[in-house]
Amino acid sequence: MGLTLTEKIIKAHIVDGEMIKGTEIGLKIDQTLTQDATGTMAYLQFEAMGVDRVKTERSVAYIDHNTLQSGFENADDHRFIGSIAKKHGIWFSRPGNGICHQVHLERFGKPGKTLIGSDSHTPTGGGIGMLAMGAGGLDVAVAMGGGAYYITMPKVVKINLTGKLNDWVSAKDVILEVLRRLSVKGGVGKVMEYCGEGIKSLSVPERATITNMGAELGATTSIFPSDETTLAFLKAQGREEDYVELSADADAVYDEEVNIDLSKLVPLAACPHSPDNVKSVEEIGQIKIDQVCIGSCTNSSLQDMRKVAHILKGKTVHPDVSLSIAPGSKQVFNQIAEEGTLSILIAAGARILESACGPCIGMGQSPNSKGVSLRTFNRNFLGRSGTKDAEVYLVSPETAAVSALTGVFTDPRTIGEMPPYVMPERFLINDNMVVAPASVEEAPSVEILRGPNIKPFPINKPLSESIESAVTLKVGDNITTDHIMPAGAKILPLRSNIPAISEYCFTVCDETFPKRAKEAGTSIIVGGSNYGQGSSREHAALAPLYLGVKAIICKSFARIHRQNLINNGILPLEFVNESDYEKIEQGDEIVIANIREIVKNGGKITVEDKTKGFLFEAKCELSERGKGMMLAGGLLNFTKETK
Ligand code: MIC
Ligand code: SF4
Repeated sequence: MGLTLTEKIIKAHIVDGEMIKGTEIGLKIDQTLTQDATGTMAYLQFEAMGVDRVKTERSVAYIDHNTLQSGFENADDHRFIGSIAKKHGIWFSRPGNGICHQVHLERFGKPGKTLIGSDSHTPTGGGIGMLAMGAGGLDVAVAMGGGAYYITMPKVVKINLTGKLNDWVSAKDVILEVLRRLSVKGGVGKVMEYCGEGIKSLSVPERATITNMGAELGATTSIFPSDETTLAFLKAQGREEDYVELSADADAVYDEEVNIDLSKLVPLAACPHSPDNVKSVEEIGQIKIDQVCIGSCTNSSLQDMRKVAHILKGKTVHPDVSLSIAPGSKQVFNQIAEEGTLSILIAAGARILESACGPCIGMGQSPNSKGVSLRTFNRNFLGRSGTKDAEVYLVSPETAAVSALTGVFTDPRTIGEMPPYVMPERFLINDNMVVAPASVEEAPSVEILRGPNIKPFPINKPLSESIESAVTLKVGDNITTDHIMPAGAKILPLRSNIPAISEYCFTVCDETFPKRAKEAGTSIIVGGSNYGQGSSREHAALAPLYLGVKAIICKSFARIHRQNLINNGILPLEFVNESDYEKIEQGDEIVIANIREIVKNGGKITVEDKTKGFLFEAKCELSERGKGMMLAGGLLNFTKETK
């Protein structure tokens, strides 16, 4: 029986377990990446592991999230990451060099390799045939130390693309269509593997737009084959030698199949406040808009910038609209500057931002009150833009640019012929903003530079015999990590300071939660389905841990967040009967008796709601390793125990 591309890469990297779907497997990781907002914690954890030098083929530390330096905190963190990278064999991409995923795709990613990153959009690397996955910072630290990365052996979904996109319909519309069909939960436990005739007409950056936003499906990752298009891209990056041809066997067996005829797609938009709330631009109608933001790791390639410039050329941004544009990398920025594309954008009135995440993570450009903002980004969760009552829509760069001119939601197909994109034979290659690590000989003398904002991270205690605690918070379905641990310009500088950042935990849902949790001492949180979707931020586990959260009981979890909870010794419980969710109320006193014994030796988990006087059943499926982590109070304790 033939193998899918996903299975081929897994087969070449499996170091623990067997390729049986639904079981836990350990993978050797070839490359890692971190970004600054999750990086400080990941490197503190790496330090705690006591490994001198990374054991991967390539590890890169990027600075791209916390680039608004309105206090000393972010700059201090950048310095810390730069110094620790130098000491331990990690390449350091300086602020200004671009967004981690865009730069990694351009300069470091390799087909057939495994990559994990402390950022949920690491699957961008699937655009060149990598098995690239988002992970918690601690998992990345372990992989840097040479440890395996554990996932559930995924199901593989064939996304069969046929036909060709019509003018002004783009890769963003493809992934929006997938989200429309499958929802933000549709990819959980699965890898989305793209194939079919239709992929031939998609460039590497277009493929990367699709794999990037595959994160919004909750998928383990998404991947394209490595073919002539990949080779041409790598050649233009001066990295021809990194090319290997890779695809699924002709007789590969997939678990599911989705067919998409590219020629039938139309411009789409994800409406507030979820990436799967997708409608066609036509259907949405000409609603008035206040802001347009173009950029982010989803849509900031040279191809995107050129299309936008073509639309804006010789025109002026509508008087009621603020348009910002952030090119994804220094390479893209430099190229558009040299060829004159940048000057077209400036002349039209675009506000040019540095190559970084920027508005995507609420680092500036928050919309006006009740503002309607069109963004080429990948997430439009409530409050993420920094304006709680803003209405954020996710669209293609084409829809964004046209609408910026008209001041209303506009279908880009109304503007005539689309010019072809001709990829440069050679991109502007200049890695002068990537600092090489110190040599083995020099490393011991490299001093680690720590600022006062960097506080030690909390470490859990071993799991107690029983958990007895109040439900200090009850939330609904699809709670994102942006609800649990919001980001934005004000809160992100506290990423290295768990006590301080905990003050904002869950404040999107309930401003009084941190105080209540602290007063209670220990807490249980009750949630709906897909709890913890979105980012990989470990802070969504670390802050609750600091606030005394012992267990989460919900209908289902998102993959990375569940792992982050286990890594930090917080018990992830699921209702056996979802209807029990309705019966529990915030404030109820809960007892989970004998839990240590049950985690260790198995058995039924019975939860008592003492306040309501009823019992219900919960489950917690853990691998042997997962059990070890839960009992020890997290991965770090577990690693120490098993050393
Ligand atoms: C995001 O897009 O939500 C982030 C910010 O990049 C996060 C990481 C973080 O919270 O630092 C992610 O996607 O993992
Ligand atoms: Fe940065 Fe936004 Fe991409 Fe996250 S989604 S890595 S914040 S650009």
